[in-house]
Amino acid sequence: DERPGLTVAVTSAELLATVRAEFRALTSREPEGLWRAPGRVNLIGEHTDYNDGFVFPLAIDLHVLIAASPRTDGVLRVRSVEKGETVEIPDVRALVPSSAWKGAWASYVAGTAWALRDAGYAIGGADIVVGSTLPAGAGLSSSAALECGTARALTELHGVAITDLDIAKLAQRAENVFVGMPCGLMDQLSSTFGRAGHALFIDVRKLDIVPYPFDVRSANLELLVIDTRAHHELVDGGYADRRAACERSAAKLGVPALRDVAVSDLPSALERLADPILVKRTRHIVTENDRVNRIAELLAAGRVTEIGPLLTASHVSLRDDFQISCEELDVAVDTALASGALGARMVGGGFGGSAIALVPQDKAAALEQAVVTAFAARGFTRPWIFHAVAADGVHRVQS
Ligand code: GAF
Repeated sequence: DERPGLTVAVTSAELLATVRAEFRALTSREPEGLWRAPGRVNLIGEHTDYNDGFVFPLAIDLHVLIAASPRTDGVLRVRSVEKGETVEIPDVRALVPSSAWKGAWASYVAGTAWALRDAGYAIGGADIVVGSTLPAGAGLSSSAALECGTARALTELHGVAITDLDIAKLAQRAENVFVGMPCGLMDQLSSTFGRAGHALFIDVRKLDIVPYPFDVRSANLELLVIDTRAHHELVDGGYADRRAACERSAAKLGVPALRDVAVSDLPSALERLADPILVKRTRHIVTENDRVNRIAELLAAGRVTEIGPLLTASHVSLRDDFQISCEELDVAVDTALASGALGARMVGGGFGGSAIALVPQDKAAALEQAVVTAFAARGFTRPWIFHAVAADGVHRVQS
């Protein structure tokens, strides 16, 4: 299993050994605990989370691994295996959001510690070593994994009780306020509530999370993830701009969120909006919410082989109406479809990152080769392609 571009341990076992060794080198001790926090791919429901809508992600078996021990002096020391750097925060109680943290890898850990304390959870300092089998910047949610894993580790180490839902919400707050990325709640819910063999049908307004059995292999299918390795920076403009446009549209339509526009009312809503940009953004969100619900119905009826056209329609909507795709993602999707995929689409925030393709098993290898060839022909970096397996949410590793 070739993973170009990943410079660190690539299997779970290798990562465990590396993180443990680095923890020992940092502290001369074994860690008191180890936590695994998964990334995610989203089957469907893109940019609908912050519109109070519906999403359908699955946690995957690539993850962030956190080794940690508590400290009594309030110091929070964090080492990243990938960065080869250690950051020392002298007093966890004195953490405050500041522009000095912008762009710093340790801001996800520091921000989570801040969010916990700010919400009244009495966590203290810790020594922490983090490593990952998840490529960063691939749209697979490595940042939410790091936040949720940190929150679980810090609270358990300091004997503080907290619910999974509060972990997800505080992780989102860390990212919104401390890191400065105005994300919704999907990624944190996936990393916390993920369940092996299941995708999560989530009503983000009601915070209703329903695991659906998701076993494409029993239907002789594979869900491939194509990491285009085109990089995106969600903290910068594009994501915030789309979110602001959705909020403007909802305000103009006099509804709390675009979730409240029914697909049957879309034509009249678009007429009232008039502004061509708001029309496009709104059309994406309203039709995407409808697609999520239609996929939920198909999966509930055991008709996974029929979801392909809805996946592809989501990509077209993200490309043409939400305008957050890019050449690499379009080439990945178009090549996958030309190679026999039942459906394919970009996933995550956009502007790079990964795409998924649902493909009959006997066509998967040829599809992978076709995508690699198409990328080479255009001079793109070689993509990394893997098979998605639905995994459990944040949990302590028995050691
Ligand atoms: C990013 C965000 F973090 C999520 O909240 C979600 O909005 C997603 O983009 C798009 O669906 O991953």
